[in-house]
Amino acid sequence: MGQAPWWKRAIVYQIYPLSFKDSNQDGLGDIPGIISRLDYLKRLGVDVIWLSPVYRSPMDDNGYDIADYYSIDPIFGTLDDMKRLLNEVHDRGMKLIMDLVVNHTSDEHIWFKESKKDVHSPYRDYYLWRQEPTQVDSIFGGSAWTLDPTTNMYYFHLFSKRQPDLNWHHKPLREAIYTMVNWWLDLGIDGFRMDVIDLIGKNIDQMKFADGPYLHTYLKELYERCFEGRDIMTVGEMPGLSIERAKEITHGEHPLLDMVFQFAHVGLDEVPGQGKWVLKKLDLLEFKHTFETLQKMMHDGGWNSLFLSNHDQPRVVSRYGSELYRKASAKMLATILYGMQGTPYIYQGEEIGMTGIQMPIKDYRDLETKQIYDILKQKGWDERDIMRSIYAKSRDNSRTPFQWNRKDYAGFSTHEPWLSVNPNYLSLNAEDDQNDPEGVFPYYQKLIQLRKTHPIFDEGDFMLIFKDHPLVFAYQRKYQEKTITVIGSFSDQPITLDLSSLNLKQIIQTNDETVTLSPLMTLSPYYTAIFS
Ligand code: TEU
Repeated sequence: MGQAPWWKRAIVYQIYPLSFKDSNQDGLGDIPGIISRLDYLKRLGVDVIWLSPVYRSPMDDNGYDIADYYSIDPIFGTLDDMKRLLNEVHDRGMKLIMDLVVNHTSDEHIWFKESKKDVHSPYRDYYLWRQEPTQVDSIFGGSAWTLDPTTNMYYFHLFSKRQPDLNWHHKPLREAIYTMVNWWLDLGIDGFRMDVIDLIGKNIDQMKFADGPYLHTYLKELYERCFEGRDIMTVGEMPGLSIERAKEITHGEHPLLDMVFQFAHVGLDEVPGQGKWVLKKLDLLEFKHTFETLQKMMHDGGWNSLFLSNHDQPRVVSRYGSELYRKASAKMLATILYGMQGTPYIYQGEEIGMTGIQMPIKDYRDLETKQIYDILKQKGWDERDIMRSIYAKSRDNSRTPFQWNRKDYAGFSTHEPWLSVNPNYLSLNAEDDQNDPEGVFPYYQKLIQLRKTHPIFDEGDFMLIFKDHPLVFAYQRKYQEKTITVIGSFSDQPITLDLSSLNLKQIIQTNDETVTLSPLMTLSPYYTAIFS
């Protein structure tokens, strides 16, 4: 067996640039701001930084609407800043991957501006135009078709109307994408997180979108033209892909992608088929079962990406843990997640246990939130129910500025930020947390080091224990002669567990030292431990 590729051993940290650190005091995070915090990430134990989009963009969807793939948006800095970031990251022995958003562009991309001019434009087929719209909803709500008055035809967009979908069936478009991808890779970046890449093989006339009929063909071409032979990592965001298909794509001699973001486990607190705004209480049994399937399925071939949160998902403490038991539950969730097999992802602020926010509707900035507010109003939803869903699920929950210290605006900026700072920054910020022996950050550091020193985390198999316990998530990992046991309580009440049959030797990491190992153990609220 050869040595595992570096990305299987890496800890990845996602930066959402608008909200990470502002260096020029305009209220917007930027690249020099990121550079000023690289030592913080290094101290945490991060190996790879995934940077959400920093390309030129009108920021309708905070950069996921790209107007020019080859330049950096002035909000964030310049291409020289980007090169400096890359060097500084590499100098610290870390790597950097960028976001590749090629299912769609901004409506301000030159391709789209040319495309809409007339039906004979050489760029017409870069996008999807039809005379008549079909019955398709965009993911943000409303029709996926918008009429453009210039030629009186409709263009297709699975996200906002300012994010027209690219037509991957058109070879010149694919060639232009490959040129761009190679340009960035030649510049020295270490790979890509690929935005909704499961959508590029769609056939809109057959109404097939995610995991469409041409997905494999185009991924293969992309792999052969851009990725093959390069020492990079690729992770495909694939919300519409089954676990079986995720395995196929990341499996085999020459996997098309190194790993996939799969979303089954983050869709469990919504009513199936009703979309994310129709809330449902999380059933821990379902949650455990989903992870079990993923872990077992990917164990012999394929590879998991371990994440609970990102810039689209609510803050984990507020979602699966408890704000009352903030530190305990933040540590518990991290332990459960990063005790599994796969590549760990940390979303900025998760490592200090940042929480969600509740604001008046006028203070939200996310286009999806604003759009859904109007749509649910029109549907006759009660204002309180709408806001309850928005508090629970708005993407702005995880986009509030990073809480660095107790200074104004949490030390993110000296200028009023583009999105409100969570008012809890006086008691929740990176500076205090790092100096707190009970802090979440020191706990993450320790957990990361533990993971890096014990191959069992990377290699071990996975077996759920206390499988039917509705409030405890527990599993064992076995590798060669060794076994570790990971236990996490999802309860705000003490829970007594009979551990006598497990043959536990000692506690190697825990969020509560006062609980001692015994055959009949009473776990404190949101207790977690790893046992050898
Ligand atoms: O997200 C794709 C996606 O399908 C979802 O995560 C979606 O944004 C969310 O569920 C809506 O509630 C990616 C990006 O991560 C997201 O930020 C972008 O808005 C989207 O693609 C379009 O580029």
